[in-house]
Amino acid sequence: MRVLAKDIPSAAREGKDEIEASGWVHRIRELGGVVFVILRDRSGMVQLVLEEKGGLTLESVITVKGVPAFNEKAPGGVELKVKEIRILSRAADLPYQVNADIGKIGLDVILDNRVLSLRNPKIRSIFKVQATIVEAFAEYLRRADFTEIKTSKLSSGSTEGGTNLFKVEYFDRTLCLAQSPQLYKEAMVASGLERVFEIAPVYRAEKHDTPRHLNEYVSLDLEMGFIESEKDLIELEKGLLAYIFDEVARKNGPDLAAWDAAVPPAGAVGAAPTVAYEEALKIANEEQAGAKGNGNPARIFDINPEAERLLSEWSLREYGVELLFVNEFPRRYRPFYTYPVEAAEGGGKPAALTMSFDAIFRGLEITSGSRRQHDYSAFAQALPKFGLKEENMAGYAAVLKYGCPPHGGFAIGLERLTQKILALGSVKEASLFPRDRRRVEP
Ligand code: AMO
Repeated sequence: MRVLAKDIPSAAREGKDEIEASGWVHRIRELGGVVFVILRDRSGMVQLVLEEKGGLTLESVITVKGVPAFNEKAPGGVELKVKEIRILSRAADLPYQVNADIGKIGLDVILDNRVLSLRNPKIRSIFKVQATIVEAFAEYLRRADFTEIKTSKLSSGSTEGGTNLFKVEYFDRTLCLAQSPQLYKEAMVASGLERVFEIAPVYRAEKHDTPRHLNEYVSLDLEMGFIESEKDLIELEKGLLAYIFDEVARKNGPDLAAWDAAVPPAGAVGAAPTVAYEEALKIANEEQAGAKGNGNPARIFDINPEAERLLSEWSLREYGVELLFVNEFPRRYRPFYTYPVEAAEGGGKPAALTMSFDAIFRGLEITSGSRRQHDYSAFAQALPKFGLKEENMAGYAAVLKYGCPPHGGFAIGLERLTQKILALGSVKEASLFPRDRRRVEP
């Protein structure tokens, strides 16, 4: 029976005389006629003691039978004295030093050799944290009576506006890859499900190569009916993020430790402030002006990456958490489907504001959301202002035309949330097989 590396100390304590272990050869060291091998499996590592190296190579997959024994010089204090070894798959010469400290390996080497770099437990731990995020997102929403949906990623047009669409040949037509499930999640609210979520890849043909952009990422989407404003959604997101952080803390202690990372403590998320867009700009400019040694900084005119960083610092200092929500974005920054503030508040606010928000966590936008326009005639009237024509928006019109409740939702970028929890330098590190402008392999 196979024993995992993490369970070998207890096998030694129980005095087992022979056990079997399997995994990859992480390290080989020959010393005074003895061969020490570090065996790695999904649970951890254990030292093996062999009489000879034979044909063993780094990263080969082996199965051994041996006797567990205490040895205070062995990593973890236990080793396996091998009596029998079988090479299940012999690894060829490696293209780079797979067992090296990842701090010494460049991101391109890590991504070019992805199938091998994932052998590194620290790199793999990113995806254990990511799995917990996905699980917690779904679990929290299921408990709140949301239904999980899966929608098509082939679409006939843009959902988010803009030109960042990937074209796809589809028989004798051209379609595009979905930028978001926006239309479909709204359709499913109107279908009567009322509360839905989707976890799926989306595609953005953005040409820039930055530490925050992927051309394919996983969107954690939700949409719900019968809301008043984006503030209902912000409250929902606070509960959701607090749950995700707690679950990551509970399940991924060693993974967080590997990255020297921590999630915001329980309770901190509830304290995250919400500031209106104009106020957020003011705060960002004040923070910038107040920063020591900053000379005469350029004025910040929109919530750009620098503003996101400054706002997070402000939020940490003033509210004890590096998370904040910015709402009431001016119309020009938001897609056509976003609900205007004045429609709900009888003209008390400037007409150009929307019931929209972003969440900024540790200096990066991780979420966008809004209440949506659910009134068909208002939608039809507004379309020309966005350069859109109703005949090209038949799907959207059909969602609103036949009885659609006031509704709204948001989407969290999975890789960005993972990146910020672990303080990774680039969002690409949080994608198993990232797609960027140059990279389409592996
Ligand atoms: P938006 O386009 O702002 O909104 O995207 C939502 C969230 O997705 C993430 N994100 C990205 N992550 C990595 N690479 C990218 N290129 C990228 N672009 C976006 C961010 C962002 O906050 N339909 C709306 C959501 C809604 O209103 O429900 C939408 O897609 O974390």
